[in-house]
Amino acid sequence: MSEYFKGISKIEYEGPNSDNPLAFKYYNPDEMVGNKTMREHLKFSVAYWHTFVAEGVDPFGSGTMIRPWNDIKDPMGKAKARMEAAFEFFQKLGVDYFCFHDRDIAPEGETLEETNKNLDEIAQFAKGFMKDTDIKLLWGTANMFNNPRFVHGAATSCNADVFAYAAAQVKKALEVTNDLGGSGYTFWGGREGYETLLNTDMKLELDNFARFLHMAVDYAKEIGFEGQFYIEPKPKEPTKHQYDFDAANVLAFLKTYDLDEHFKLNIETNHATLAGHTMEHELRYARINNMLGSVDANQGDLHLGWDTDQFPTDIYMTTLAMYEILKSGGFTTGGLNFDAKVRRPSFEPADLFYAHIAGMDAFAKGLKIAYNMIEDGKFDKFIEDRYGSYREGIGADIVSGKVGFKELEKYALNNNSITNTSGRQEVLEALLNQYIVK
Ligand code: XLS
Ligand code: NI
Ligand code: NI
Repeated sequence: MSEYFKGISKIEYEGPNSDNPLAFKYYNPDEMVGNKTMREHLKFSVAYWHTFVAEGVDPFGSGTMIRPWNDIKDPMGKAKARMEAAFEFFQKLGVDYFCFHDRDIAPEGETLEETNKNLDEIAQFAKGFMKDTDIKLLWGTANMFNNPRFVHGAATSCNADVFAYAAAQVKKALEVTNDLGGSGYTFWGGREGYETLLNTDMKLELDNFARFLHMAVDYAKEIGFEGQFYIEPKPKEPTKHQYDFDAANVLAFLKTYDLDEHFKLNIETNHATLAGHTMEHELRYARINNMLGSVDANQGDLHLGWDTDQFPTDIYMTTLAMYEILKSGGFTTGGLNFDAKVRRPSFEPADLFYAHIAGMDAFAKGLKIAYNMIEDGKFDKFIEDRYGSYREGIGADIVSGKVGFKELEKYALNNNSITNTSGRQEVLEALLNQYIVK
């Protein structure tokens, strides 16, 4: 077996004063934060597509990435070399999970049958590595957006033959995910959306999408797949309007079609910002509705309007994201999947390590800061006090449902002195800074 990342050995924790770019500064896997280790809290996962498949193509130029495993011509040979490189990377980096699309790990054949055969063969190959290394599949998914057959979408295509093909593809992807012991299965919208309403039957497309998801739930039950299903919201790109717009929209869709008990959300930072939200907004919305499942950890560039999928290095974001994750009770089936890609000019294999280390350190630091914020309880206390009026008097009557408009009118008519207090935003922002920089 070839070694792809020569000269790089297992990445170790060296602490905040280290100037070794191939060492962790904050991520110390076995360090306890509360009653769990950092490793158990953070559950890092590598995204197969960005890290081992993508070649750095952009609309203005061809690939730049030096990826020796991708130079092999025979498609199955390439898939195997890629898998070897992937497991060498996972082990050296010290991550416990990975995620893939069916087409990331195995090439399409001439027919669906041949494609499925390829996938089976590579899945068995992966299984061997997984057994030897104890590295696990966080979630699997199906790529139903690359091939031109999905030009009008997959489950929301206007073409029933495409719906059928997509069903067959997800059926297979579920079997493979199940066989590899995956703890989840993700539906990201791919091309499920529209370009113009002038040619779109939105009602039929949404009904079909729900039918498709019900079929997936039924089939999972049939094969005994007990992993968690996720939907990953994204507002736009590749279609002008993606149906899984944001957390609130997805929850409404799931409830409308009686699917909410079978799904949780996989929240991605850059998708949140594309939807005009912060990451913490999306996580909070998912959390309070008991829908927070997993996270695609990346970040966008706020000056650009597309999904740049950069590695997450913004400590404010990782702190506030970890705050929501800890408040939700932490990950169960989910984890932090680096759905992130190195920039096109960062084309050397070593950049893959630097980038993941940067992301892991940023989340490790965010975890510790958020843990302290929660432990000290200052933010909780502020919020508790701010809403104190609902714990007594008329507020308590409102919350307990004792009063309606008539009683409230009577109260308001007799109450001529409404006093508000400051929201103290700047004080709280300064307090957050104290936690971050100390
Ligand atoms: C694309 C999505 C995609 C999903 C997996 O924007 O983030 O990478 O996570 O299909
Ligand atoms: Ni994603
Ligand atoms: Ni994305």
